[in-house]
Amino acid sequence: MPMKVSAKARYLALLICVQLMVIVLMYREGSRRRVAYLIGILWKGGISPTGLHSNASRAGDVYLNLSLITRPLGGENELLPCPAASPYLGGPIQVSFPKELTLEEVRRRNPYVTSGGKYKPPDCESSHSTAIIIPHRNREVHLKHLLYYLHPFLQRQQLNYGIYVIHQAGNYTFNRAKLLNVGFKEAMKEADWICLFCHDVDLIPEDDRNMYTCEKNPKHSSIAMDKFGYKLPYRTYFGGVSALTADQYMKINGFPNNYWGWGGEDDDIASRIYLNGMMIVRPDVLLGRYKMIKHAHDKGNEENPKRFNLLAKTRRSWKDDGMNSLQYVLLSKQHLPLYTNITVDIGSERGLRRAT
Ligand code: BGN
Repeated sequence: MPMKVSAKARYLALLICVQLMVIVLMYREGSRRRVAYLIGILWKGGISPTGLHSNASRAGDVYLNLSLITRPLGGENELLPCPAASPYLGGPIQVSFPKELTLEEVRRRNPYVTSGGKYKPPDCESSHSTAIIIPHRNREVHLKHLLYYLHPFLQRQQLNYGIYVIHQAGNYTFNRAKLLNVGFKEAMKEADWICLFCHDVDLIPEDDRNMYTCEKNPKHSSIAMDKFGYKLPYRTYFGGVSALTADQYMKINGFPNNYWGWGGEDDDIASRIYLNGMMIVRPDVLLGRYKMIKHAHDKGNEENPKRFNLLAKTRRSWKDDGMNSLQYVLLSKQHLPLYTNITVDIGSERGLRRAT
């Protein structure tokens, strides 16, 4: 009988060894998602030791836990620094786009957001401050959904933050990069933001551990978008959502002003980063997940046929085209309840048509 038990035990040990070896091999081959899933099973459904699971069934309501964030009795003066890792993070977020959502509802659910879409944690002193810059034209429905998710997402991360929507006036071809330059300039007039997040209006982050803070190098956050099968479309891709400190932004002379229409401007920005001796850093692929709000191709944002020629010249042009050559006419700046709305005339390829 004791022989039988030890044979069983040896067989079990062998089985575990084989399983562990398979896991190690898979991990080395980079199949981290499958490995995390396997480890999750071995852990009997508990939190996996990597702390990462992109399992949609675990995805939670982005507003869950938000009611736990309250102002402590005794006032703002005695606030302690926020902890290194926010206790309000919940991981994967469930994302859907209900038609009936209104901005009023978003406002109601975010009582700590102040005029202009600004926020500071009421319960601790955050060492982070991030401005979110959103280039925009005629995408009100997308903006409503983005605000619905972004506000609680950023509050869960315990950041000081502000949301700036940069609206291109008129019907001339859209210019995403120039609008981002305007956003940078206008946001920095209001506060010494440590970190600038350049954010497409149609991308919703799906995991709140994808921190909206800056790194020692420019960061590309939207590395796993549903439309690209949750992986990078190519190695130097820098579109969608990306983050730079104010210093990094100025070091590359900001973004190009002369990409009118769709495509190429993000590749130009990536080139500027490499040309200035920096590199692009990324979050874990399990965290940098985004859902894109489906939409038809925009009128006024047709493919830019000049982008190939422009990209070929970035090495020479970046020093003269960027923040040091930025020209625009500020038409209005409104501090709305959920965001700062900046409407701007950025002119056309032939320059600014109107003066102040
Ligand atoms: C690329 C575009 C990017 C765009 C991604 C993803 C160009 C330049 C070609 C030399 N780049 O092809 O701007 O973000 O696709 O859609 O078109």
